[in-house]
Amino acid sequence: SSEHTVQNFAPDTTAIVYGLQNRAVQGMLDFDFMCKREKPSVACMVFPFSGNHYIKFYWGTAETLIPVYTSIAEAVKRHPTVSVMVNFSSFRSVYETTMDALNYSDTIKTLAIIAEGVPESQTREIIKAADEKKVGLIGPATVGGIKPGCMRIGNTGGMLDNIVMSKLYRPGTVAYVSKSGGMSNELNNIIARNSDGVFEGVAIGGDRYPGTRFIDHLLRYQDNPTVSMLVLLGEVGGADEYDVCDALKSGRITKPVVAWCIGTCASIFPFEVQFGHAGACARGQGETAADKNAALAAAGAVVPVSFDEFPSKIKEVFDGLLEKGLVKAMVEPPVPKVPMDYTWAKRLGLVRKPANFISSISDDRGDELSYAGMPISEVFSADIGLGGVLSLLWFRRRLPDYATKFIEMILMVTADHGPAVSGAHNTIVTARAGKDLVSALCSGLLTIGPRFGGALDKAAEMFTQGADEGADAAEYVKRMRQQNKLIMGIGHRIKSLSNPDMRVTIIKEYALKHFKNNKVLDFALAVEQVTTKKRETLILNVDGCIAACFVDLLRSCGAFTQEEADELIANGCLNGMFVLGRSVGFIGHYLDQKRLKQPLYRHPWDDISYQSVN
Ligand code: Q5B
Repeated sequence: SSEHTVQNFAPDTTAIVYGLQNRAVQGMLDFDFMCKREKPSVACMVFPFSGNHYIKFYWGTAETLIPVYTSIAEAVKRHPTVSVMVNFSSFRSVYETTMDALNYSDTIKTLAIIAEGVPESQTREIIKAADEKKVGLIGPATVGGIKPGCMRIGNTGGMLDNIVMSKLYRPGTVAYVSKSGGMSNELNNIIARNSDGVFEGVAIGGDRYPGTRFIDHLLRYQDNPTVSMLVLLGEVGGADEYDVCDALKSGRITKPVVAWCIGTCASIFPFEVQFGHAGACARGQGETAADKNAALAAAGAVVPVSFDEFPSKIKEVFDGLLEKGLVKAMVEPPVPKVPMDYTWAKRLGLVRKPANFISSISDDRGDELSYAGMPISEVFSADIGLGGVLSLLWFRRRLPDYATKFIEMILMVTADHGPAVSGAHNTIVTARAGKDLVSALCSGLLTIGPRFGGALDKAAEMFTQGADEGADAAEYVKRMRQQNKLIMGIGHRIKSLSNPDMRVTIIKEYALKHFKNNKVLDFALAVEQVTTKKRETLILNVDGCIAACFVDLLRSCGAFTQEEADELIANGCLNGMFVLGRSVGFIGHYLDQKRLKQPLYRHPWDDISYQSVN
């Protein structure tokens, strides 16, 4: 048996939680709040990997910050009054972290080890070191323990509705020990229903070598005048129950003990059965549940005939204490109100709130990401390509193959037009100023506007208006001239009738060949006939050609009504095409400049005409 049992928890006992166990910490704080503790029982957390910081938790309906330190040393230094550490390290690292915690035994008096699967040799070393340092251990392989009004270790007691049902928000007078954390929950419930409730309960853990044993806690409870009776829920395997028998026989324990060892069914099997816990296997006669139940009964414990009778035995003993006046009848305090987390309440269907955002193009919540309802696996199995993906995300429709191919053609022809164009130039200058990819890309993108690359939307509007009016091209050009308006999509700095733009030819020919209707393109080409007579650079440029063709496509592909098609154009999808396509080129220019290790660019003075302005 451990020489040093755990301390008696008080309403001001505080703990360090080792590990980023935010849910467990919130559970501890919620329990504290329900118990009307003045301050949270968690003083701080320790997590070695993310630097010192704070984590926000609820304290009732308000919020509070719990500090996180990178070492136990710092946690202890900053919180010298903590006396408990709840160690959530995994079985791989729990030995090191526990041994480290034992270096601070002047401060840490109780250590709860939650990890399962800790090697027995390591547990034994930990127990030896803890004994030397006079530190009480709970665990390993446990949820910990709970003391209503004072503190719960980690997740002991379960969810808040369970805490309420088992009346763990206020102390009773019945103290228990069990091996299993799950069964301790059962005990919380049984004791609440058959007595004045739990004073304290500890699950010592299911390993062969628990840090503290049944007897360590039962003696604490025996010596505490507030405790009226003791409950022991043992199990097959181990001999710890015999220490309790000895204490009963010697008179060290005088309070009534209701006891039961689980695993009596083991005798049905023709071989030894290993139950769920590492220690739950009888190694020899005395370790069977039946033997231990018989020994406990012989020593004076109240032992039921089966677990089914366990609750009624507890009630019988407790009622006897009441009758004898050894326990006072409890005046029940009001059940505390528990603020429920929004997510939980929503899952239970108790609350609703209007969403701040609506989204209708993609969903990543289910098993599989979907674009406009199409699972990503199908996007690939149907081989819809980038054009198909764009049509799903921009238009929420699957478009015919000739349309998605056209979208891809647009992205390809707009991808780049050399380093001299306005946007590429800005990207290059920005890259050479040492900026990052996103900044250089944005610098290029911000150059896109009515004169450079951003004429598509307006060109679509103008050519569509002219085509829908059935305007005569020459009249139209004249009218625009009179209104001093440039026709968007017409004109180029270097391309002309004698130096045609191959991109325009590619787009135009595809549209004329595949689209069911070319009304807007026909009008744009008629306008070009007029403007190029004035000046050979006033061609239908790449922006204008894409724009006119795309209106024809959306209107004639059968996926949209004319109103829908016009709304999509009005919403700016055409400039979006240029932005998307040209991003490919801008990123290329950025990477090129980096690859070429180009220095800071400074424009030469002789290329600037300096004028004095009066
Ligand atoms: N005039 C593009 O101007 C440019 C006229 C016009 C009627 C017009 C100009 C313009 C509309 C916007 C447009 C997209 C600024 C262009 C692109 C992507 C790019 C770029 C690249 C790439 C060129 C000379 C005479 C004047 C003007 C008249 C000009 N445009 N009349 N409608 N649209 N177009 N932008 O050559 O009588 O002498 O006073 O704003 O569609 O950005 O490769 O660089 O892929 O990166 O400087 O292809 O056309 O001509 O302004 O000196 O005008 O023509 O009124 O007449 P320019 P200006 P007048 S594609």
